[in-house]
Amino acid sequence: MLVAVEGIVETLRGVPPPRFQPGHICKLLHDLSVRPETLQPFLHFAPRRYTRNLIYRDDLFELIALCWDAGSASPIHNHSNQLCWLAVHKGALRLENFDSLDGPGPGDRIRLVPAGGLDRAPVGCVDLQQGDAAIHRVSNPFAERAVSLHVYSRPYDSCIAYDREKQTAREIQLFYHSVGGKLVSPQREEHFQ
Ligand code: 2CO
Ligand code: FE2
Repeated sequence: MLVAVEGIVETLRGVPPPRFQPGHICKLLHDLSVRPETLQPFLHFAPRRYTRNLIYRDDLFELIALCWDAGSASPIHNHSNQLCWLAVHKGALRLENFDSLDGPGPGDRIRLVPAGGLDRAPVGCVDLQQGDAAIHRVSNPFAERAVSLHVYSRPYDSCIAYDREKQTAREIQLFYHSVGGKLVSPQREEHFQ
């Protein structure tokens, strides 16, 4: 069903906290597609990087639109032990999962090994990342810009980023590029490229 982004927020707000669980939210994100014109105010792109655009946040969850310029990629990261749902809204994304042989970190000598994923997740694809052991990288190696919708429960403002070559795992802060459609001032928005 095609709904306005406000409808997605209202639907998520109507989910009782005990039902804010993988299966229920996956089904909801599969069943609902955002009416593209209602998402437009939240979409801000930046050259060769991805941006995080906050649509809604409360104590239970946040809804974020991520805008992926062609050639952009997240670092390899986890989700602070929160649930993370990703739904591809436009374009396509590469999803790469990793396992750590040395726990989630932070720390040194953290070795990661590839653990599957999807070379090209198309529109409508919903991915779930669950727990501290869920480590991934999302990228847009394709020619077309991409947009994904993310639900995090609970919201979090930092996570662990991994460097596979150096075998390091470091906590990093996460920032929003825009909040409620309004750009955040640039000095607060250095980040997670
Ligand atoms: N988790 C990353 C972020 O919020 C995006 S990758 O998809 O989960 O910036
Ligand atoms: Fe992620």
